[in-house]
Formats: sequence, C-alpha cells, structure tokens
Amino acid sequence: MSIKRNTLIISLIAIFCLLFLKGVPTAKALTIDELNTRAGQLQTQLNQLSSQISSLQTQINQLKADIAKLKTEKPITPVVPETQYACPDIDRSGKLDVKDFYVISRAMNTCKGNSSYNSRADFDGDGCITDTDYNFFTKYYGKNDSEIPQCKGVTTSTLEDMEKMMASIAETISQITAGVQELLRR
Ligand SMILES: [Ca+2]
Repeated sequence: MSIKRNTLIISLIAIFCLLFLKGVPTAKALTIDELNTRAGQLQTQLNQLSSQISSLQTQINQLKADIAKLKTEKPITPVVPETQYACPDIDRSGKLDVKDFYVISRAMNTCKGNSSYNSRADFDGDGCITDTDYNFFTKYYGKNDSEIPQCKGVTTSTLEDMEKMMASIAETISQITAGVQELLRR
C-alpha cells in the first residue's frame, strides 16, 4: 500500500515537472547570420568606445600639460591697454627728461621684491620693468606732460613736494654729519 502510494506521489511529481519544463520557453537558437549581425553591432560599439576613450585620453593629456605649464610659468597678468598706463613722467617734473630716463634705466629688468624695482617706472603695472615700459617711455621722451595723454590730471611736483624733498635731504645731511662727528670722537 505504502509503496503504491509513494509511486503515485513520485509519478505526480514527475508529471508536474514535465508540464513545468514544457511551459518554460527555451532560448531560440540564433542563426549564423543573426550571430554575425550581432557581432558586427558589438564591434561597432567597441570601436565607438575605443574612440571615446582615445579622445578622453587626449583631453587628459592636454590638461596634464596645461597644469604642468601653469606650474612652471609666471602668474598670468592681464594685458593692460596702453591708455591705462601710468604717466611716464616719473619725477612729475612736467617733462619727460634725462632724470626720468636715469630712473627707468636703473630699474630696467627688475621686478617687485627687487631692491632696484621702482613702481613709478612700471607703467603697465605688471610688476616688472620691462621693454614694454621702456618702449612706452621712449615713445614720449622729450615731451611735456600736457602732450602725454596718460599724464593728464596727474599733478606735477608742487612747492609742498619740493619743501618735503628739501626737508628729507636736510635730515639725511644732518644724520651723515652726526655719524661723522661720532666717528671723529672715537
Ligand atoms: Ca611693467
């Protein structure tokens, strides 16, 4: 009785399994042509990806080069139009003369931080006294401030300035005199 029962149960399970398997759709086998088409599509996608990767690699290399360049180069300062240059009459005497020439000559090829740098000779304000400043200076050399657009509205030395300068010179002379007297006492 028990064996018959078991056999019945196993048979039922087997029937269910067969029915179930029959109901599951099996993957349809692809034809050679379909496989070829799919392989072609994959190849195209692969080529596109390779192209994109290559393009990205180029951009990354360019960025790396730009970063390396920025690290080695001096900070980029915006180019100031000549109309915004400072008045080249360095000592504000009212004329571009040999005294101004002397000042810019001494400061040539120096930058901020250098003891010979003179901000008054840095007409374009880029932090260095370069050929740009010198060429601008020579363009107006010998002219009066009234003929130089960049000097319009710039006050020339006043009597007050002269007095200050004289006072400064007098102070320096008295310091030197004191120093000499100190040396003579020893
Ligand atoms: Ca400059």
